[in-house]
Amino acid sequence: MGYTNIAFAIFMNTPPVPLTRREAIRRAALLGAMTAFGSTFSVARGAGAPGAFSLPPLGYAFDALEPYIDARTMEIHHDKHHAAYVANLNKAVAEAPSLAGKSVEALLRDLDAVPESVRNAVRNNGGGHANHTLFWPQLKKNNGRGPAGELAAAIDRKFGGFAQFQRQLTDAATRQFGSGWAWLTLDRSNELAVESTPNQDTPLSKGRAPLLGLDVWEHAYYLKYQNRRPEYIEAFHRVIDWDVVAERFKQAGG
Ligand code: MN3
Repeated sequence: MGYTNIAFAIFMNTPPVPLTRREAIRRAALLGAMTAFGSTFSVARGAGAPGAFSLPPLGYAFDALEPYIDARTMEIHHDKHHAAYVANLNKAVAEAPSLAGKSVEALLRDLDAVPESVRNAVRNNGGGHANHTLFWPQLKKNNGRGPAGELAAAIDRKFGGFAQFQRQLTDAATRQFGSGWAWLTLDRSNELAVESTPNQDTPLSKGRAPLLGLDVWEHAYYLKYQNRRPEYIEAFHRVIDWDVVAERFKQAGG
């Protein structure tokens, strides 16, 4: 048996990565984000140079959300778009020594404190980094399962039911003109809200905690859905990991 055949045999005899391991990887990635998000919603810094931000791992396979979100879209969205936000944020921060050591949330919460020469770059690319760092771990095929426990009760109280909440999020995402996000947020008095932001603006800049973010930039859906944003939004509801959203709700004090 030649080397190639041995390698092939080994490959064939290697069972697929068990779900538990994949789940463990996903949970680890999630936990990293969660721990960092904690009470201050901080996005973890990378292990690179001091002051440098880095791209967090996706935490699951590109095709994990098929057929709702296609693998190619996930790959480009994570590896290219999110990576570009990180690279451009690092460039901007490097040009403003006063920003060294600050978390991306600290930057976004107080954009007035960011030197004007890099403020727009930090707003757009820092927002892009923070928003996408929230986006990846909250996605998992949910088979129609919605929230449970305290979050479910809070959604019922605020919106009059889960279906009503879904409708509001869909409306906010559909009506957002051009690029932007729709959100479920929690404010400082523990009030839930559905809102939207243009571009990569984040509710953090308005003092609110983002619990769930729906990316409606065309790069999030165009390959599969082209101009059919409503179909993508419909599909998005099928890939919300409500356990993650509930954990954020708890961490935010809800
Ligand atoms: Mn995006």
